Amino acid sequence: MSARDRLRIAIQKSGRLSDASIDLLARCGLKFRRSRDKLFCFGESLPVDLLLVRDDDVPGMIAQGVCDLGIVGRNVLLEQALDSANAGDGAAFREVRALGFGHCRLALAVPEEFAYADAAQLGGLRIATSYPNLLADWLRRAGVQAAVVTLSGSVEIAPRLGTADCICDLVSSGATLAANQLREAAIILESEAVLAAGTLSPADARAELIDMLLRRIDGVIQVRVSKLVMWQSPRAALDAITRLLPQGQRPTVTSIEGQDNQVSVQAICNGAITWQHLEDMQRAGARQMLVLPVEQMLA
Ligand code: PRT
Ligand code: ZN
Repeated sequence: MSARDRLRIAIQKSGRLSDASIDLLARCGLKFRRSRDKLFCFGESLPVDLLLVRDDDVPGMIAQGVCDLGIVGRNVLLEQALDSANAGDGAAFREVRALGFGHCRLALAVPEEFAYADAAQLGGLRIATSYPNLLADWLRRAGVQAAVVTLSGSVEIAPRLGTADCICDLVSSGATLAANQLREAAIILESEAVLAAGTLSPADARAELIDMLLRRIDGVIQVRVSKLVMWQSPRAALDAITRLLPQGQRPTVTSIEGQDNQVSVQAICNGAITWQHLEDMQRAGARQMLVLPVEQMLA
């Protein structure tokens, strides 16, 4: 098997997305000969290898064909896609799945004393950011002319240093903004970790590996939000009880031997089941309710 019969996935070497990326791939059944200090991990269970890189390098490595897939923040992927577009190139990578971790938002933040009401107030101001393309795109769509000051780090201190009037940066808890007397004013992009792939699918064995991996990833994502709910109830109450639950697959209904009109039900639900759900179900006639986590799922 030649080297490129093996699939390559680029993930962040060390940072916010590293552990969750490794965990996702492990849940997909991928095992690697671990050498996390090195750049390359050999896949032992499938012909799928890992490249451990800086998150900013992931889109470029896909574009160059060095790797086939990558896990990276949507913020990084879209920033670089806009960069390629501005340079007159079509982006050679695209988001294929949102992965449900690494959630954050790219937000405009202003000094606490700035009474922000709408984007028009930003006209003529200087906005510091590490995401100049995403910010410029947002300003253009808002019809605002402001100066974009590109910084590679420590964006949040720019207003205090006097190098900018406000900032556009990633926010998750908001603690960093608060510590710097800044306030979130507008969301420019909702972000999370995504699986990125090239715009062209490989025309060899890798295409099948990518399909298989996507099916497994879908299963893993589905499982995270899925619960198996089981209960017993009168058959006549079945519809009313099912309507109380988060959307899911059609329930499996079994009659209970020796108990006329009583059924035992199991239903996969896509969403959290709260005490409130269970109490409502009980009032609608359900008893012996059980909520179980789902371990694996293949549609
Ligand atoms: O070394 P390398 O280049 O690979 O890593 P990096 O330092 O560029 O990236 P890293 O590990 O910091 O972030 C990787 C990705 O995690 C980002 O591209 C986002 O998609 C995602 N992510 C999720 C975040 C955050 N949450 C986050 N809070 N990235 C950065 N932050 C920073 C933010 O910039 C700010 O400084 O955390 C601070 C704000 O956090 P709060 O909780 O105080 O609001
Ligand atoms: Zn980075």
